Amino acid sequence: MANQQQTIGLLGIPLQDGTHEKGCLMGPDALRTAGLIQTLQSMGFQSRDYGNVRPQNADDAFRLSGNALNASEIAGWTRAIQAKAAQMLQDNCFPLFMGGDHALSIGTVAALAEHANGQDRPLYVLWLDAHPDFNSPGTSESGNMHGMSVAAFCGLPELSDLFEPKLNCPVDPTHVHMIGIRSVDAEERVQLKKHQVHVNDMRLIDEIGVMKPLQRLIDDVKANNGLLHVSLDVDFLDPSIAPAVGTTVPGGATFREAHLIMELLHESGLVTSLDIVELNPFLDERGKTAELLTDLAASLFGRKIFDRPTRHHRNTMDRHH
Ligand code: 4U7
Ligand code: MN
Ligand code: MN
Ligand code: MN
Repeated sequence: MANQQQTIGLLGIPLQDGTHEKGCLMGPDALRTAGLIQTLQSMGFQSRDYGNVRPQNADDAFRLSGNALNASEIAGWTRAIQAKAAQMLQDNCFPLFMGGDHALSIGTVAALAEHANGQDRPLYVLWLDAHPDFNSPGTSESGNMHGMSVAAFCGLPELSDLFEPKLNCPVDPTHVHMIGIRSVDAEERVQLKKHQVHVNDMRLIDEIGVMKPLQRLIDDVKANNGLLHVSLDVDFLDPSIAPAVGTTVPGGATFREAHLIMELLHESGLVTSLDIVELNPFLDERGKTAELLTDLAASLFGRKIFDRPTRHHRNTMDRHH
């Protein structure tokens, strides 16, 4: 986890080719507008805004066999994202990636896994999402590649051509822990079982809460001296508190469940990188989702709920009409 000595590097990734819903390209700027950078600075962190990454040119001849929309664009983005992420790691920053749709994690996680491997340490991934994103072109009904990220960075062969040069360090699927899951496609379920991904669905969270599944991950990372990447999809959260996402699913994490996860992660001291993805400001209500994500990031970086500044919410204006 970043201490106040480590600079937080922020990279905007205005990617929306992984989804059919337009608007994610505005995500990075909405997070900046919500004050993400100022919030981290007010907590004593140095920050460096790397701006927004641009994709490499898509190779029109590139295809993946099966159902994969904009595969050549995603390949171009992946290459550019990997290069930027590698640079941020080289600069010894704590990388915070602002999306953009979840297909961006194909590139961020590939770069992080490579970096971990260079230190002879395994990379663990906490996937906070309504969806496991474990489809591949052979199993996906939608063809949307934001539903294939985990399969891609875990090295599933159907997606391997996305990487050029080829993926050196696929993430071990048993190092991927998912929390918040409540929308799984039939074939995707088969693949998750086969590859032994740790899936904590919302039914389990209802029964035992978030602490035990999170502790299992923390113990695993500690025991193996791993690095820990957190990938936060807006649809992890309940749509009532986080409407700004194209793929809302009822029954998501509550305000406190989400904050508790961030607070426990901070206390673990283990988190080494973060994605905030799928924010679609076009669908937001007076910036409330962007502000919530900013607050969750603050909790991850050590702000206690007790110290949280009171917000004079734009949405309180609703009272006036
Ligand atoms: B997200 C879906 F069919 N599984 O593949 C698919 F339900 O990054 C959804 O988690 C994928 O938001 C959602 O299209 C991708 C669908
Ligand atoms: Mn996702
Ligand atoms: Mn999702
Ligand atoms: Mn989504």
